[in-house]
Formats: sequence, C-alpha cells, structure tokens
Amino acid sequence: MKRKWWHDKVAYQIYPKSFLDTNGDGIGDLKGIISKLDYLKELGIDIIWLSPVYESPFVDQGYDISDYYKIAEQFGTMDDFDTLVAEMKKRGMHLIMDLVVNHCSDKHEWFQKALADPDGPYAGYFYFREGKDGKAPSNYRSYFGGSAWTKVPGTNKYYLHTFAKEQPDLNWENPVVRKKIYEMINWWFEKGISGFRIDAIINIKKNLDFPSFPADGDDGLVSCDKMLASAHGIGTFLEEMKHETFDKYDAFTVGEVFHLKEDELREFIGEDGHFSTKFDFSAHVLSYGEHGWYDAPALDFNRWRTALFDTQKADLTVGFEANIIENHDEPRGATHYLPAHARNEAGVKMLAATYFLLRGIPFIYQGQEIGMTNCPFELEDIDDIMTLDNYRYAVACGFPEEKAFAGCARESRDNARTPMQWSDAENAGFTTGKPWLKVNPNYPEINVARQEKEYGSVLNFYRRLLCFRKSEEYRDLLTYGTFEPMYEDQERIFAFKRTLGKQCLTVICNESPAERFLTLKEDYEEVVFVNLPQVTRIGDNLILHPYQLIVVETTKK
Ligand code: TEU
Ligand code: CA
Repeated sequence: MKRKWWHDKVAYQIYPKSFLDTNGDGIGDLKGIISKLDYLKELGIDIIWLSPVYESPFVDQGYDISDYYKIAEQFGTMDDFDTLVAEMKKRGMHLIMDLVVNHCSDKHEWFQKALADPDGPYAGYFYFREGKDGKAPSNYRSYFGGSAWTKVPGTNKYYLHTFAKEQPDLNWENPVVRKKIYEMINWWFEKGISGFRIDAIINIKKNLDFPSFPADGDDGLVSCDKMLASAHGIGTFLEEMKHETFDKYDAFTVGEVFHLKEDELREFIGEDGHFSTKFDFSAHVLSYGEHGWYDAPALDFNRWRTALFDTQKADLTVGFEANIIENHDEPRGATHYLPAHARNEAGVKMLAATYFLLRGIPFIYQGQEIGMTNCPFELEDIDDIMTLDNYRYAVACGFPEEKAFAGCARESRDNARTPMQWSDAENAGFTTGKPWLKVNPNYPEINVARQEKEYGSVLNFYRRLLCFRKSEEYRDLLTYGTFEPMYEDQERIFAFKRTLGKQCLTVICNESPAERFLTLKEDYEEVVFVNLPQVTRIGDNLILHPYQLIVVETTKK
C-alpha cells in the first residue's frame, strides 16, 4: 500500500458554535479555536475538521450556506480564519473544512436569482420540476420532515430539497454548477487548508425521473433515500471533482457516506478511490428506529461488536475507514454506547481504546476527550431542526408527548452540541454571556480544567492513548497492522489483535459489570497499556475487572 501523509494521523472535530466564545455573545468563534490550539496539540491532534463556518442563516446550524466565500460574522472574519490556518501550520497541524455541496441555503444568491426567474438559467442550478395534478412531482419525505418538494411561489413548479426547505439541492447534472463548486474548493485550498470532510455526498446523484414509490409512513410519503438508492452513476461526478480539485493538492478527504453498496468500497476508499477515507457509521445506524428516533432500539453489544468488526475485516485489503464514537449529529458516545453499568470513568476510557486501537483514522469529537455525556433536555431547550421534526412526527403517529420526547431527546443531535465544558466557572467557562444552547448541568464535575489536574482523568487517558498510538514502537503496527477479532465466543468481551510482521498487540476489553476469567490464546509478553492500574494474571490466565481494558504484547503460540 502506498503510504500517505494522513495514514497515521489523529483528527478532532470542532463544532465552532459550541467550542469557545471570546466576545461574550454566547456563540463560539474562530478566536476561541485559535486560543485552544495548544490544548489540541498537547492532546495529540494532527488534523482539525471544522464544521461549517461559512455565511449562513443557520437554519441547520451552518449546513445551509448562503456564501461559500465568506466567514459567518458570528464566527469572526476572514482575517481570523487566515490566522487560524497560519497558527495551525506553525504547530504542524492540518485544517480540513466542511464541504456542503449537495445543497446550499435558500438565501444563496443562486437560489434567490432562480426564484426571481423560475425559467431562467439559475433555475437550472437546482431541481425545478412541474407539479402533477396540483401536487408535488413525487412523494418524497425530506430528512427533516414533510415533503422534499416545496412550491416555487407564483408558479406550478416545485424545487427539491432532501433536507429542510431552506436547503435547496444543487443540480450536479449542470456543468456550470459543478465548475463553480470546483472553483470554490480550489479557492479554499489556495488558502492553505489540507482537505475536506464532505457532507451528505451520496445525495448529489438523483434519479432524474423522480418516480413516486409506495408510501412508508402514515403521511403518504416515502423517505427520499428510496429515490437516491435508485440513482446510478455518482462515481462520474466524484471522479471529476477529485481530478479537478483534491488530486492537485494531495488532499485528505473524508466522505460522509451512508448506504454504500458492498462492491463500492474499493471505488470509494481504495488506493485511487474517490476519497481518502469515509466515516464508519456501522455502529451509528444500529439505532435507527423503524419510524424515527422515538422507537430507536437500545444498543445491543453483540450487534455493535459485529458491526465494527465487519467494517474492519472488509477494509483490510482496501483502505482505511475513519473511526468515530460520536459527531455533531449523534448522541454522546459515553451515554449511547455504554450500558448503564459502565457509564463511569473506566467505561469511558475503555470505549475510547476499543475504537482508537482499531485500524483506521481516529476522529475525536469535541468534549469526547473529557467524557461529555448526553444532556437532560426539556422540549424548550431544543434547538435542532431534526430533533423537533422527529418529535412532531412521533406525536403525529399517536405517541404520548412525554414518551415521544424522551425517545427523541435520547437520540437528539443537541446532545453533542451543548457548549464545551472548559471549567467549573459559570457556563462551563464557554462564555461570559448567555450560551446559545443549554450547558450540560454536569459541568462542575466534567470539565477540562479539573481533568488537567487529575492524573487519572479521562482527558489524561486520551492523551496517553494518543501517545501510545503514535509511539515510535507501536505507530506502524497500529496504523498498518492487520486486524483479527479475538474471543468472539465470550459475551461482553470486545477483543482484537493487530499484527505487523512479528509484532502483535492484543486489545481486550471487559464490557460486563462482573469480573471475567480469560485464558489467553497466545503467548503473553507484557502488558503495554491499561485503563485501570491493577492487572491480575495467573499463568496464561487474565482476570479482567469490570470495564477493564488491557493491551498485551503477544506472540503466536
Ligand atoms: O448529515 C447528513 C445526514 O443527516 C445523514 O444522516 C443523511 O441521512 C444521509 O446524508 C443520507 O444519505 C449532514 C450533516 O452532518 C448534518 O449536520 C446536516 O444537517 C446535514 O448533512 C445537512 O447538511
Ligand atoms: Ca462569540
């Protein structure tokens, strides 16, 4: 495998609105990020993925862009951005931006011009289609609820939006649109960034017949996923984009890719794939409910383990996946992936190690490194468009309000978006003003300042974990080593082996609340990494304490 500069890197996602506010308006900003670069460097971060900072009406928190060439004034100025890039360069860090080009904001100049002249050239930047029998062209439900078609005022035409109506989908079939997108991408590269995380990218290829499908809900609509699944030929767009942009800059690109067909893996993340890597969402999708978030199933250990292991096995000869525990669209991993009995410091550390010693590029989401948890919300605390939609849908389906809300709150994207907990000062040290979103009330216990001081804190564990991953001794093994599941017959034991040449590490985690006795299948050299100080070994047997993680150097028996 050709070695690439990003293979052995560790990335960190910043959700700028909630990271750190420096001017008291309750909204995080670029200056806040700049002031924490040393903190991130010390944590062991090489790459920062910045969620959107472009000009936006913030209907979907910046994923609705009204000007791709401007920084949202809430976040600062283009000068601040340039300073950020320069300060990161100084520290040997790389910045990747969020590329949101499936759709733009309805306030974008292109869409405004399309509305003003629905038969003119700008309408061709979007999907404008005639209605049928006084109704929308087809029966798609958008991801944020309701029809994916909204009427163009004063006409019988509708425009397509797979997300909110304020996020019209861009017409990738139009070569002018593609050219403008590539120009914009290259403009950002010229500013010194190293790549992109690429939003909702599977959505760019539509089935241009826009057929209706049998409804999958009481609303008579069907998820727009159904139409997207019937579209073919996305690879042509992705190869063109890569050729016109990423290739020229040796970029690192991460696709937000859901629903990949099995035979497409190599095409997407193989050596000459469309992207450097893509996120592994196999664990996340386990909690998709049949009707939305309110009937999301509880996490099942065996299904979770199998999902992650299957990805690892499929990737081995193909490429690298980006491993995440959580992101800005998901509940907090410390709550979501751990059973109630393991929601403690040892459990959080164990969870981190299960992911970060896998093969792939680790991504940490802000606050994960201190074990931030889901937040107790009331309905009026919720800001997120998707949570509110799931709630309304659940109520419309006849679920009692309280139960519907409890289900949606558990899965809510706002869990990840509460302000970063820096200290036990008011508002967790995030702002001196009124925070734009509720601060998790557990900030006096869970915060950076406190964990800096405690040797055994989650934060210091993350630092040690990243040091271990990047140590001279194990870096190559943990980057390029093969993956092999271990002890799969053991309930609630998450274990795997990484091997490179003669070197072998076995990672063993005990997810159960009870002590476990494990007879090692390999010759045991030494324990090289742990989350609990005490390791009990009797001959070839290990006694695993609840939530214990042990990494042993082993040799084949
Ligand atoms: O998320 C995309 C998203 O919501 C997926 O779950 C979707 O189901 C998938 O694209 C289907 O193929 C991204 C962002 O991460 C999110 O914050 C935005 O709200 C969304 O795109 C719209 O930009
Ligand atoms: Ca601010």
